Amino acid sequence: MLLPPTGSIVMLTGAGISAESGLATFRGAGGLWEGRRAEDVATPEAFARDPGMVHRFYNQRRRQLHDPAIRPNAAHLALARLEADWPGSVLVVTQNVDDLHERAGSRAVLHMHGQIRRMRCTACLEERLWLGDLDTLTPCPACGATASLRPAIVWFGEMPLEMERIMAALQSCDLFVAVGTSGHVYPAAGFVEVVRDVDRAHTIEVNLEPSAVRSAFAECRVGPAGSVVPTLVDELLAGLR
Ligand code: BJW
Repeated sequence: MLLPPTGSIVMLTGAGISAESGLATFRGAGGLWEGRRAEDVATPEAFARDPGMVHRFYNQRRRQLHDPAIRPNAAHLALARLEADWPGSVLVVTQNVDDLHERAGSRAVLHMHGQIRRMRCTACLEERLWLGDLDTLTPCPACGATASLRPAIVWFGEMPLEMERIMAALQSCDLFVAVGTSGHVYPAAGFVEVVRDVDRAHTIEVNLEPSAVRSAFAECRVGPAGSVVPTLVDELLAGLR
């Protein structure tokens, strides 16, 4: 694929990019919410109703990231290689709360749904790295309040992070690629429509199966991210030669 070497690339990633690293996706068989409704876990109301249950859900997922078997896969590594070798700009906008893009070496990463390895105090608004478990008795290290700490992630009904920077990048990009996201959750599912208004921009979806918003993309590459993304990155970099 030929793109001007100064072209701007935005890669939107979802849970599917981390699936081959051993992290469960949200929807579908074996998904994180199987047997539970999203509203019972991933909303501020669920947290207010049963903070212990919500903490246990996220503690288990935070602990999983310490497992040495959970590593960036070929798709994460390919995106880091693209950022290093592409002369123009490459921005990863991820919906994922894991840190696999950073571990792969990507530097320009925006976590629009927050990060599970960070906590926020709802009393003093302190936010910081937090690698251990959280529960309702954990005191805030900054203000000492209890029952005030929560994972620094974005639940349904909350405003996603970095939206200004994301919208600016979408409105000026030459290539938008969505990898491993089902297209069910907004505003991310609507990003392709924003890019469609940019005349020159090309849009590609990479997924095991067409997503809910597949028809908005110019191109769809069906297959596992761990093989499709490295091939796409090879094509982009080959276009420079
Ligand atoms: C592979 C693969 C492999 C598997 N290779 N592919 C009605 C209409 C429109 C919007 C709304 C509405 N009612 C309410 C809303 C808004 C709401 C929303 O979208 N609700 C929908 C359910 C309808 N959105 C919000 O509330 C958001 N905030 C908001 O809108 O604020 C207002 C606003 C206004 C204006 C501008 C901006 C904002 C907040 C959404 C927060 C989402 N939070 C979660 C939880 C985060 C913490 C946590 O991790 O627990 O984020 S929900 C969950 O879904 C998580 C994910 O990031 C997100 C997206 O999921 P994702 O990544 O797509 O995963 P899956 O599992 O769905 O899909 C995986 C895909 O991978 C599948 O397609 C597989 O096929 C594929 N795959 N293996 C390639 N190897």
